[in-house]
Amino acid sequence: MTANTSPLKLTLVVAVALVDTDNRILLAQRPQGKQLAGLWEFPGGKVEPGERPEETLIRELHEELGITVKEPCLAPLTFASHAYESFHLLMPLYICRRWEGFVQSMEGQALKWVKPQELRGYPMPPADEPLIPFLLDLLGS
Ligand code: 9L3
Ligand code: MG
Repeated sequence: MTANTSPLKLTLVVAVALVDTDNRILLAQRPQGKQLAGLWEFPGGKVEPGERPEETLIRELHEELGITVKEPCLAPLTFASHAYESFHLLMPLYICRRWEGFVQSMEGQALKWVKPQELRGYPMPPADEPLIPFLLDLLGS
C-alpha cells in the first residue's frame, strides 16, 4: 500500500433542483471570472463553517435568486462527488418545488428553465452531469 502524502481537502457544496409547476428545472450559468465559467449548474454553493447544509441552501437561494425557501420544502435527493486536482467536492442535491418570491438573477448570472429531457443539451460542471439520470427518473423524461 502507498502512503497517502497529501491530505484530501473535502469541500461540501449544496445544490438544488428547483422545479416549477411545468416540471422544468432551473439552471444557472456560472459567470465569467469564476471557476468553470460558462457551464450550467444546479444553483447552490459552499457550506460555510457552522452552517447546516439546509441553511446554506436557503441562504444561497436568497442571495443568488432572490427567493425564500422554507426548510421542510427541501427534500434530499442524492449526492454528487467529483475529485478536482486540489480538492474533492461532495455535493448533496435537494429538490425544491415550493418557494416564495419570483426567481430572478441577483448576481448577473444567466438563468434558464429547462425540461428534464433537455438537460443534456447544457454543458455542466463534472459534478452536476451525473445527476441528470436521477432527475429524469424522478421527473419523467
Ligand atoms: N459546483 C458545482 N456544481 C454546482 C455548484 C453549486 C457548485 N451545482 C462547484 C463549483 C466550484 C465549487 O462547487 O468548484 C464551489 O462553488 P462556487 O462557490 O464557486 O459557486
Ligand atoms: Mg453558487
